[in-house]
Amino acid sequence: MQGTPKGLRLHIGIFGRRNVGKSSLLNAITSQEASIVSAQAGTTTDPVEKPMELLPLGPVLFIDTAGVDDQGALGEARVQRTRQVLDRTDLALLVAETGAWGGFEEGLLAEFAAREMPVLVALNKCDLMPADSSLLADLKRRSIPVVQTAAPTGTGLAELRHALLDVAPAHLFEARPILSDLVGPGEMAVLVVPIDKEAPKGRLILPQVQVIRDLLDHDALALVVKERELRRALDSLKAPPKLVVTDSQAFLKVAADTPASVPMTSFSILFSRFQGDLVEQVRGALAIDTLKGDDRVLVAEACTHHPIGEDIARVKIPRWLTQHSGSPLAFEYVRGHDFPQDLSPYRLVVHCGNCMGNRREMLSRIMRCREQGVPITNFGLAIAYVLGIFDRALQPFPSALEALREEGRPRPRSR
Ligand SMILES: Nc1nc2c(ncn2[C@@H]2O[C@H](COP(=O)(O)OP(=O)(O)O)[C@@H](O)[C@H]2O)c(=O)[nH]1
Ligand code: SF4
Ligand SMILES: [Mg+2]
Repeated sequence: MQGTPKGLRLHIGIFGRRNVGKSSLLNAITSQEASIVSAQAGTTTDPVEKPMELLPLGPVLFIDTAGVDDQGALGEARVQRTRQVLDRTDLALLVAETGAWGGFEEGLLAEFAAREMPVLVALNKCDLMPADSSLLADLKRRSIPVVQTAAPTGTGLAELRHALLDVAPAHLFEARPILSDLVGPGEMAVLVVPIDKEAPKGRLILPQVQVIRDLLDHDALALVVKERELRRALDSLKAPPKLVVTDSQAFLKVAADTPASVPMTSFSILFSRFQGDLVEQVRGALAIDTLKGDDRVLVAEACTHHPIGEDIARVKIPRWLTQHSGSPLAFEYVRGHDFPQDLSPYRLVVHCGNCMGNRREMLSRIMRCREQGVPITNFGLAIAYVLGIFDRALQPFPSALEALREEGRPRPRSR
């Protein structure tokens, strides 16, 4: 996390009058996070910057504009400072006190609008005074998202995170590499695609196509084989490939046929990283060991037309998990945009790779699970886990291995 270059972090500027609770809100958010990089001390004119990993958005940089409206500051200097922060802000968090909204806030909103900058309003100190309903109605009419918060008690922080996800610019969720950061130009990935009775006639499925396209877009080489031809394909290469990617259902054979020195993973695990949150879903897989008889497991598919969904979601994953836990588990299924608000009945959520879905929605599901303390993993991760090749399948992803090490192996659950 600390390695993420500053330029790649979503810059969230925090604006508002003095004493409305900007710094308190920022502290409340950061204190909920495990990995905080200490704040760089700012001078009175330099805003304080806090880089952090903010679930579900990923690496962000908060810029706390302390002193933006210092009464002592000269008007021009003040405007200058605000402008400098605005120039590097991707998303503006405007903090105001519930009872005090006026020209200063409207001026900032106008500035954000002129820059087409996404904005979220936090009406803070709602513990002291409820927000004015006409202000709320007015902001709603203007489609300006607003949350009510109380920094000292943490009230509204979950809503604030959800709202940040909703307003974050779309580019944050697009143009991410599927595997082109792992397989560079001129390097080769071997893709293992079983052609069995469940494979759709005459074509490949979307995750496979997307992986091939990502490689081609980045001048990498793709060699596509069925699992039976993998060994011959590897033997025929002059140099080992950079990565082997398999359909999770062929994991065991592919793990056996791929030399230990060649990194190997699955399409579904690549999609956990691309469309979800790999580290969080890796942590979620560890809960598999804690499943006991009659525990409820939710299997979620993001669309209704997984070509092989019936089989993998409804037959194979339940069978593997049941065998692994050694006791009967109760499986429930959801598809498409159906995803329960209340996840408390479940001990685990196993989600598909979300190849058709939207990453924002996936991240919001992951966040809901986290808020409710319900682990969430993904099809490929769950399969790798029960087959005993979890570490091997995560080898290409140092941050996931790091999370595994930090987490250690799960302890049996006490009830
Ligand atoms: N009651 C209440 N006090 C708050 C809240 N947020 C901040 N404060 C207090 O308001 C004062 C100013 O907060 P601070 O975070 O320094 O404001 P900033 O100048 O906008 O960064 C401090 O005394 C905080 O403890 C809140 O939600 N409720
Ligand atoms: S969105 Fe999910 S269920 Fe639909 S095809 Fe992709 S992986 Fe399968
Ligand atoms: Mg402050």
